[in-house]
Amino acid sequence: MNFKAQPKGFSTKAIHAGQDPDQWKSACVIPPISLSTTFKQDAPGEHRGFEYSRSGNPTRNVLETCLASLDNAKYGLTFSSGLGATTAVLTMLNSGDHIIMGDDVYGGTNRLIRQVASRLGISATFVDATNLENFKTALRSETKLVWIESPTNPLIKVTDIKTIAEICHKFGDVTVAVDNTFLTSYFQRPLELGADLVCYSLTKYMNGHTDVVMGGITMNCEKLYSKLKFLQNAVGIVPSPFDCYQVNRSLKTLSLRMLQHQSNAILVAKFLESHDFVEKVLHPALPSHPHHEIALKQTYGYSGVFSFYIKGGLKQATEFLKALKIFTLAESLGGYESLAELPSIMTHASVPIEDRKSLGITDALIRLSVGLEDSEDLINDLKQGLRKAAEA
Ligand code: P1T
Repeated sequence: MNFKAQPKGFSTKAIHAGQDPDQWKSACVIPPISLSTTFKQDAPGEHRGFEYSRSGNPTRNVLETCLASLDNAKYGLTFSSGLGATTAVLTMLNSGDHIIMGDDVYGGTNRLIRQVASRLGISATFVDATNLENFKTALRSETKLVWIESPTNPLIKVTDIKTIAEICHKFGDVTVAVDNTFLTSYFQRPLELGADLVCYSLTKYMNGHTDVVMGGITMNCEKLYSKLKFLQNAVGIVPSPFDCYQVNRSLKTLSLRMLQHQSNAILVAKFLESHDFVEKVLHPALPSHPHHEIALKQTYGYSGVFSFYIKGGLKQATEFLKALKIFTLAESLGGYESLAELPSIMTHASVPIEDRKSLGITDALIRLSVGLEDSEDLINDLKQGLRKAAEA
């Protein structure tokens, strides 16, 4: 497997960018959690960089600087959740604008577009962005935003980000946003591929410890930054200083965690691919994946989240998931602990059933988030789960 070579310096940035002790009076090495909601002004309107904690907070600043640096971006912003970040992007649009959305995205993102954006007069076309010809035909003069996940949730489709960005920018004033939650800044940096916005559910790998809900956006364009910074405050979708402290701390070990997620997940995926009771494994590092070549070309590696089809249907999938002892049956992904879930009933239940059917989100599709436990223990757990499913 030959993913793109990771340039040096990522971990140094994760540990030092935005963290300079000299920015604090005490010169503390670890950034403090700044809980004050308001800041003293020297004269009305004369402040020292902070007025009110929704519009700016020292702990949040530290995290936003660090996040931006990991994507080699000029600017970073954080939000109260991943969907909060998506909401900020949506509120840049006006009634009458049109969005092109990847057809396979997180169920909550799908619901936000179908059930909220549509009420505000924003229309959307859902397309398989891995099919470039289909994608091109969806562009119209009202298209202002393209939102793709690569890889997608939960079918793990990989989109050629560079080509999509080129098509959109040639077409007109279209903002290209890539949800980079599954790969993180460590394994994929969409700004380098021509995207305008990189969006995250920081709840997942970037925090990595399953104890914070938060979103983030990085970008290079000053105009987009000013709009989103305004909306972060005006709409009020901000994270707490304590949560910012936690995510900032987690970024220090991001590269180490991602490398271990990667190696554990590849071992697990290979095991599943060789198992009689598994129909098909969807993991971009496997040569059997239809987008294997593009994954190798545009990413620096692969994380711990992937999906597979078990043989049988709902009964077998349910028996398998109930039998697992180390993998926990739960939504979400990207933490140090391994999780397993059934998208059709859990994370993607809000996607209309006919769409789920045509996409392939069946009751036999299981999504795994491979954690940092010992790989032998994970494989043994899956083995006994598959045995129970086969007996069901
Ligand atoms: O949960 P929140 O922090 O609001 O993030 C939403 C979100 C955005 N983008 C992607 C790719 C996601 O996977 C998510 C959240 N996803 C899950 C909770 C899940 O289990 O898939």
